[in-house]
Amino acid sequence: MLFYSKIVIIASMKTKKYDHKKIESKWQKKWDKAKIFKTEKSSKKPKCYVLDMFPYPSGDGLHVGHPKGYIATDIYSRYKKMNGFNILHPMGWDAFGLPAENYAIKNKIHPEVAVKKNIKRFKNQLSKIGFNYDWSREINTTDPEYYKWTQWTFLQMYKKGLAYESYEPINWCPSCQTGLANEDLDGDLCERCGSKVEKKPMRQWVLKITEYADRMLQDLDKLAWPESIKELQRNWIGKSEGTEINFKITNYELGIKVFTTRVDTIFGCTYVVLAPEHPLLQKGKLQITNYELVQKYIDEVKNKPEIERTAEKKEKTGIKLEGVSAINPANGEEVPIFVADYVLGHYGTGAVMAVPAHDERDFAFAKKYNLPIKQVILPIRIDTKNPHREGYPIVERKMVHGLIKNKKTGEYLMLNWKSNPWTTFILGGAEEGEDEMEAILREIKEETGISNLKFLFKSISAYSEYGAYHKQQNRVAYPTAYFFEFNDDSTQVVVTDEEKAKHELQWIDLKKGLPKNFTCSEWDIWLSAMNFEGFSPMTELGKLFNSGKFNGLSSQEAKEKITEYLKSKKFGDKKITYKLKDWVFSRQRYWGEPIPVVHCEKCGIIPVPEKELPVILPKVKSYAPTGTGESPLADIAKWVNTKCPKCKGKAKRETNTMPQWAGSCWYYLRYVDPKNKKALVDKKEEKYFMPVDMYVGGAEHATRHLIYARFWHKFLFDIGAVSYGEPFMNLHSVGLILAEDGKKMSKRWGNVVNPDDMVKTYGADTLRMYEMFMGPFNQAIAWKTDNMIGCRRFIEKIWRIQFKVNKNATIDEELESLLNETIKKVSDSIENFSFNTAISSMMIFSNELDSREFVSRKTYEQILLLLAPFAPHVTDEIWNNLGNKKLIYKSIWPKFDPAKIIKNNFNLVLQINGKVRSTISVPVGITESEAQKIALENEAIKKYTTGAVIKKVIYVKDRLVNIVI
Ligand code: ANZ
Ligand code: ZN
Repeated sequence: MLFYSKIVIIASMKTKKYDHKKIESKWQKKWDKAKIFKTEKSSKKPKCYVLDMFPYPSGDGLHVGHPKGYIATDIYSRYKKMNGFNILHPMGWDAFGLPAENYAIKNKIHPEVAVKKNIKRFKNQLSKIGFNYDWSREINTTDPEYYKWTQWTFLQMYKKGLAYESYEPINWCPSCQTGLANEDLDGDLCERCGSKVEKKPMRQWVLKITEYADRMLQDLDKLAWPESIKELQRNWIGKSEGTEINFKITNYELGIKVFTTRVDTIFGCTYVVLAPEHPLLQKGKLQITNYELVQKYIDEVKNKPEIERTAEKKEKTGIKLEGVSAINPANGEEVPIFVADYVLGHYGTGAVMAVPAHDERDFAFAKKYNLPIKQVILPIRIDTKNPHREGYPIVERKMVHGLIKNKKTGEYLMLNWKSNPWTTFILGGAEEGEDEMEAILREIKEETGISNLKFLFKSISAYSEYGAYHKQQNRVAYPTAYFFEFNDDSTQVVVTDEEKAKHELQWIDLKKGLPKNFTCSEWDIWLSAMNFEGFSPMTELGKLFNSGKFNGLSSQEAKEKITEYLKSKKFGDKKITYKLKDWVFSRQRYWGEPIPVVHCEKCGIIPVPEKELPVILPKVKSYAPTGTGESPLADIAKWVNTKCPKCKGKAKRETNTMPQWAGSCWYYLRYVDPKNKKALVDKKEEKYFMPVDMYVGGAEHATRHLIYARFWHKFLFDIGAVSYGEPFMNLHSVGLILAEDGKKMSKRWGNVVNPDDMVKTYGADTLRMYEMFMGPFNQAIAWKTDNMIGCRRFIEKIWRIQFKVNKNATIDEELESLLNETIKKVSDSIENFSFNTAISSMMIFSNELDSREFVSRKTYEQILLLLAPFAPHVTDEIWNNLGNKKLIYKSIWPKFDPAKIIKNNFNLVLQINGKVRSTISVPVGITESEAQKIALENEAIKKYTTGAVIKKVIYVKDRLVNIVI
């Protein structure tokens, strides 16, 4: 009795309400004061570098979507910390570039002032959510001490020939008034402002990222990134192995270089196409007799979006160049030359050899302009039901299939064979000297008695292998289908008894499906001919024919052999092409890192000496873009006019600035050693902390920041500045948080939810839990403030349970099992970024605890430890209430004991000679002899074992029994 009354007293004393405001500000202060989030320098301790893609401090502040990734890395890094790692989890600001500059122009504040203000706001918002950032390592890309090293890296690239000036036409955004890189586009639109981008020739700085394309491609295999992101990068890099071939222009010394991945089709090339941008089309290069028309066409298509130009479905346009022709180097044939916009100027060589029989776009074009279509590749079909048998001779046959359509009913005529369960079209071989048309008409007449047919069209031919076992032959056939229309019963005569004995005729409605015993390996090809009402383009690899001495080779072999041949005649060679283009690295805008070179009247381009770095961005009166192709810096004579570092003569500074992606290429390295004045990063610290173990950010960076940063890092690796060739080992993409209305959260739609309000009303811990509980981490999901209540209740439940803690609480086996299982689940789920599953297993466990009258302190503490990374404030409060002096952040993550987890049943797989014959549900942990007994007594297994000799029984614990007979 005494015992119970005591409890009541303690409980009433302690049954405080959960006051998140008090608790959260109290613990944030304590953490700050104790500097618990300060990262230790390099040591023997294992490290874990957890990184968020750092934000642009925009003027709008954070909405609830922004912290989603930050909460995840916070949980992950807190978890790793409790597992004994030295954590590096930093934060900083990507503050150069158009967003900051446009904001500044709009609000008439200098970007520097605006950025400072915005950072303050962001930082304040972040601090309320309780993140464990080590703010002593904060960086800002616009800080001269930072961009000094961005400029330094540029100079190293320049010295290695990787940064160069170019005058190629580039993407120009008329609204942002600056040149852009391909990565800055969304199709043909400016990714920033949505304006249609133009091509504009101008002087620019370019980085030779293509030199790293192959390594970037290969090293993707080393990375534990989501496959989808790797695939996006692969496609962006777009490596294509093929052949470059020179088609001589008749009566000219000049040639047209084409790039093809299908040199095996060269004998089928019936014309050549130049992109409208092709230099040979400039006036006077060729004597084109219809040049005016050509010029008009080029002007018309100049600004058509690329997607429209290359879409397969779009109607093709083009103009034949009169007065010139090209020579196909494979067979010496003369072919016409066209200009057409489905060929792009900046891919490959900007010209193609067109093979209408085997390429869909060429086919559409050839159809439209009535150009010859010549098949040179046979698709390969192998009858897998009747394959070639070893030992039989190979007999080749020309084959014809007759597809006869009844005009009235739409049905097709087929034969049901009596010798075999086959239903086929009318078919037969062409005899010596007989052409295909004669052969099929003869066969049709013999087999069906029909002689009056209207010929419609024929299909392409195929290469086909099957076994003719009754004749002990392996057949190789070259079938073609001839399509006819039947509309005249009167001409059908009775067929011979001999034919009747072989098969029976049947009209089949193909719309109702194929007949049961339908036998035709080439059916898909005939079907495609039917859909195209004639010849259909065949893009598969296959066997060569109509290709001179290369006939009979497979496409693969022919690619090698034809390339070798062309090379020996100096007509071409192997060539690797990339979609990735060199990185257009200069912007005609103010708010960026100045490019650290000067232009000397005598010496040309001279890099600024390293000891003079940083080249500080000067203050200007007007930072709005000039639109002249010059940056606003060009107007500051005092800054622009300088001395040449080499000859001391008159020189001008480079006035272009770097793109907004520059600073983010290496910021993760600076966190490692943010105050270093002598180097970009200290070697020892870099070796210890790099590479980043876990990187979290938006999937939209797959082909932008993540490409640039990998390139930049590989360069730093090559010059010995870093010790490993890849910056980010693991990556997770954050799914967007949409507004309640399902739209993107934006000031424009008035649907923005501010995290500050959520923290105020529900608490940071609830906000953190809710963002992780909404759904799978990498999926987009709509916000719903009402749903925060569920997470709030869960925290309140955890809070309540502290008043059930009692020395005399018992732990039974089941609770112990559930606890161990929960520890395992939560640990695994955090590792896998399945935060929602982690939370639901904690919810299950807390329900179990809540259903009990008393709870042991030890058990309760375990769930608090698991919850701590998710809800760090409330757990520290309870932890402290329970009498723990140490902060929960410095405690050790719970371990689970697999032996204590009672698993119920699993499906035991029963096999005979390795083949699955049955499964049966049995309790986890059954012994080998029990499992054997169950297997041998199983009815499905008995069928095989009765009367057989059992040679061996193999047992794999908790998985399978395999009986070898
Ligand atoms: C002849 C040919 C025959 C082709 C055939 C295909 C099939 P990927 O794989 O993307 O690299 N091509 C080359 N340069 C082009 C350009 N500037 N604009 C549009 N198309 C271009 O594609 C390579 C193929 O794309 C090349 O191989 C070429 O067409 C076309 F049966 O050459 B092919
Ligand atoms: Zn723009």
